[in-house]
Amino acid sequence: MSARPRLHRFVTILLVLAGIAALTVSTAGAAPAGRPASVRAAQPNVVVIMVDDMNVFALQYLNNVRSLLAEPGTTFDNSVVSYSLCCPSRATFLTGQYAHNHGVLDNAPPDGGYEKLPAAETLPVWLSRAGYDTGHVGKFLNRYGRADPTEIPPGWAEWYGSVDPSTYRMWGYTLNENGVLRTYGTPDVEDPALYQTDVYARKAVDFIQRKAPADKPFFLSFAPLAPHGEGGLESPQRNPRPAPRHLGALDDVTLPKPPSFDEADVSDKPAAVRNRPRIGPAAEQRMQNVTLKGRLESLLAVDEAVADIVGALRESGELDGTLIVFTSDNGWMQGEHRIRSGKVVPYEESIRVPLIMRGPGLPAGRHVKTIAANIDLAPTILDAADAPAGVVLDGRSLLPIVDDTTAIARGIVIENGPKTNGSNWYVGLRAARWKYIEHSTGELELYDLQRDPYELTSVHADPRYAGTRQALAQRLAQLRACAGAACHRWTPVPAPRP
Ligand SMILES: [Ca+2]
Ligand SMILES: [Ca+2]
Repeated sequence: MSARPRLHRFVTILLVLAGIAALTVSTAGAAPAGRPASVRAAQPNVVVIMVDDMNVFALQYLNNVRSLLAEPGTTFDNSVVSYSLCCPSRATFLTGQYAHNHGVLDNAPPDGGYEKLPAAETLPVWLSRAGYDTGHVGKFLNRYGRADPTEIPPGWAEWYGSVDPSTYRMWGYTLNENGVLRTYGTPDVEDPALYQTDVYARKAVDFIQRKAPADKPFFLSFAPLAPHGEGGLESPQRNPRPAPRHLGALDDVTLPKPPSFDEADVSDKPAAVRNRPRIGPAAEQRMQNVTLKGRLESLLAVDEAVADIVGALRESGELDGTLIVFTSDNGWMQGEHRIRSGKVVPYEESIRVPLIMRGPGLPAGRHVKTIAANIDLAPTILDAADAPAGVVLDGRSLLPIVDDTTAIARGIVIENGPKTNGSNWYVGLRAARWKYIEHSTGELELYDLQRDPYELTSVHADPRYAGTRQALAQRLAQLRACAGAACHRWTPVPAPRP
């Protein structure tokens, strides 16, 4: 336990005592019901904005996220997700656990999907117990609503969950609105008034405006589909489709080409990469004009939603007392190592996500170098809310590390299995300098990210790195099934021989 929460609790106790004293001396009926405003400020509201499939590259196009969240808040420059796929990552957000502990190991059965989430003990339940009002708008775990579209998962006092598979449409999506199904438009009519992100933003603003006057703090989960691709579109100009007002707004954007783009020599990589064809001009044009521009232009509505949410908090007097978290459930590949799209690979563009927090205890303009991971989201929020978890958490609160200017050594488990359907999977580690991956095929990858940040040359077979590789294999053996505090163990790994 760090000094921060203890001090926080001590101050809270003092404020509670002061509040009791004030209530005792006041005349009957003069004091409002519930906690005094001074006490309430100690337990912040929490707003989590989780976009879908946004990589770090896209952050530069979101001006409001940068000016309203990053500049007045803290950016975690080395933020990763342990399992870079929607459903396992969102289950990790809700539990503070690695996928190997919460058990949601895929988007669909038999290894994953909404049905696999142990929903009775999750973040909204814990925050409700701690006195929070809760609400969710948008995408939840994959397959939500397929079995019972009117089901409301535990812990959510207000629920606007998108019902699968309509979740993956910018128009024609169905929300379960507190038990009542409502469909917004039809998939092929691009009604500007019913664009998914905008409708979700209006619901978020309405939630904030209604909850702000109450004495309870609130927890709002805001989860738009953007910039995830839409399903069922026939030769679209953009996929996903942006809001009509943003179509063409980023028409000048060109596909970024880091040194790893369309990697020429893949002899160091596993067969799954070696067998990929080079990216030709036709594929490159499609990647740029349909996917990249669709993704970035769709994010402009998210950026406006962020301004709306921050504006609603400011106007209701809640902004300084609110922890705002902006992140993505996983990253996105756009041609690196010949991978034209997607995620669920161990490379940086897939596992790294934006992570920005603004609110009490988060310094303005700060950049944190220590690795942060999605297992840390729930522990951080619970720390800020001074609320206990109902399960053993694998992550740790990020609040105590925001003051550190140098990185703290730790290793995050990177996993995507095991799979019962026979498909390949991997488990590995991401540490500050190293990435070490063991594939189910027996293939290995080891990157020295200090010398090779674009992961161009796996050094798993380089004799100079034999000691490094051996140490990482040993750490992985210790951590691959870890739970709780055992996941925090880390000792430095020897550098390569010169
Ligand atoms: Ca995703
Ligand atoms: Ca290479």
